[in-house]
Amino acid sequence: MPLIRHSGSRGTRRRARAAAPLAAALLVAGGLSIWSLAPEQAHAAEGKAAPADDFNGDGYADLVSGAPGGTVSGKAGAGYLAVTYGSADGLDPAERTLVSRSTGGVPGSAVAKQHFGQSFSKGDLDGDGYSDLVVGSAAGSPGGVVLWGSPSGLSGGTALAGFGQAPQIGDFDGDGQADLALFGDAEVEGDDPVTQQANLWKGPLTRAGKPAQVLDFLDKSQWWGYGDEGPGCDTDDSCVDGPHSLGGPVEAKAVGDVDGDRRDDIAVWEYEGDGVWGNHVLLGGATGFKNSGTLGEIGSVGDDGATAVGDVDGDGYGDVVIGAGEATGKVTVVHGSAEGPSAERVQSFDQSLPGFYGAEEEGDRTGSCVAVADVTGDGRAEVALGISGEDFSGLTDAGSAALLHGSPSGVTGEGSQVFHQNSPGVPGVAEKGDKFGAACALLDVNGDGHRDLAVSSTAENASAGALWSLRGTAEGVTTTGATAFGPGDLGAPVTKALLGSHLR
Ligand SMILES: [Ca+2]
Ligand SMILES: [Ca+2]
Ligand SMILES: [Ca+2]
Ligand SMILES: [Ca+2]
Repeated sequence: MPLIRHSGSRGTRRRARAAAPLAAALLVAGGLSIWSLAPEQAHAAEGKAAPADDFNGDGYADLVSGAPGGTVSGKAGAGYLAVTYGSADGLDPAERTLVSRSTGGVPGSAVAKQHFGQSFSKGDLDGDGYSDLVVGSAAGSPGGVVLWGSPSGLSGGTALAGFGQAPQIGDFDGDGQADLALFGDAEVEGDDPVTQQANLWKGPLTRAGKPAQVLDFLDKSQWWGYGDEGPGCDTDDSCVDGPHSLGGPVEAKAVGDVDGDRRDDIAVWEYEGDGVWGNHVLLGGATGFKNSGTLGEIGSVGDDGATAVGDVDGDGYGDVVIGAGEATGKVTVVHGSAEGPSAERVQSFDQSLPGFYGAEEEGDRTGSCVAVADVTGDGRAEVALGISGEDFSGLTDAGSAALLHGSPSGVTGEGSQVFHQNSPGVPGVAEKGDKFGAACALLDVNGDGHRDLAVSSTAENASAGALWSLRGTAEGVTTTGATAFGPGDLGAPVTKALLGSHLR
């Protein structure tokens, strides 16, 4: 589903930074953040899930699965999402909430090809102790929607007019309250980056959709304009990247703390002009985001891999893990540091990594999905990778998924595991073109302290899509007790639903 529409050309851009006397303020702000979890701790939860993963406050993580191809109210591709609630026995397709634009309380109405649910992000936006979900749609949609957590799960809906492009939740200013980063539609005009509307809403958010404050999206030092003669963005209209925009377009991918300042950061895929895209990190701060340089050597056209952030080496800095795109064929790990993503510590690997299962072949798509979180409990994150183009038993693109461990030196192949639909204990039968491993997530759905692997195949059953849940253990993931379900099991629209296009 294309994020970007292309339109006509435009003149060359001249870059001029606004004066930015904010360095002193930034220095003072560093290290003042407070890590408050008090609202979540108010619940006597049974399980041990991360609060942001838990919509109904029972301590079991809840899995959100997008079905952006789903037909709703007769509109093909209107899209829906399914929330399945965790329990001591894991996920049960009977315990679910289905949400679309036709659901009571959700603003808007079903529109063909709107692809509601193609992106989403979670966190407690109103500070009531129940995690909430912000949902995005395709370009040209009326915008995003916030669904609210409660003891009975997600319900209601609040419109975010104009901001439907992969909205993200995180504590970007570090005050302990979740904030909302919002992105509007963007276009590429010729070779030049253009403004993309972006808003940084400071939490808490009211149920009417009013933030506590609207912050500048980018730190003022990062603003720039087309004119290079004028006094700058704050005093004339030459500014392109003002308080509520950024140089775009960008596609927000994942949230985590890359520079260890306890302010969340956003990994983005960003258009840099002249037909070149690159991976960057928007580093959170008290006065808006600062944009990192291009990550690693993966800033090239078409190399737009699945991305997640987590602390693979356990040094306190989140590491950015980017799955193979068209250009590299390799997974890239850009390690975090106090300065942000490190230019020195970049790991690049494929299935030839010692200990990693299988052989690297062209078209494997190692890292077709990426999820990064600590499964085993040793303080270093595991990395789940889809290998959706993996062939085995003569089945082209049947697909598989892998779990690799973190180590002090980065991702290791030692002790890695690989699963597919023909693995003992995994429900289903592998077929040509299933592309198992389209999306993945690591969430503790059975509340035992070990995150469990959720993985999807969107091509399963004529693109209805399906989900698998494999339990996490102190050693990794086990196929014992593995479960699977599709849209029909959820009582949801089946035809070309693409269930599992996005998992969180
Ligand atoms: Ca729950
Ligand atoms: Ca909430
Ligand atoms: Ca940070
Ligand atoms: Ca678990």
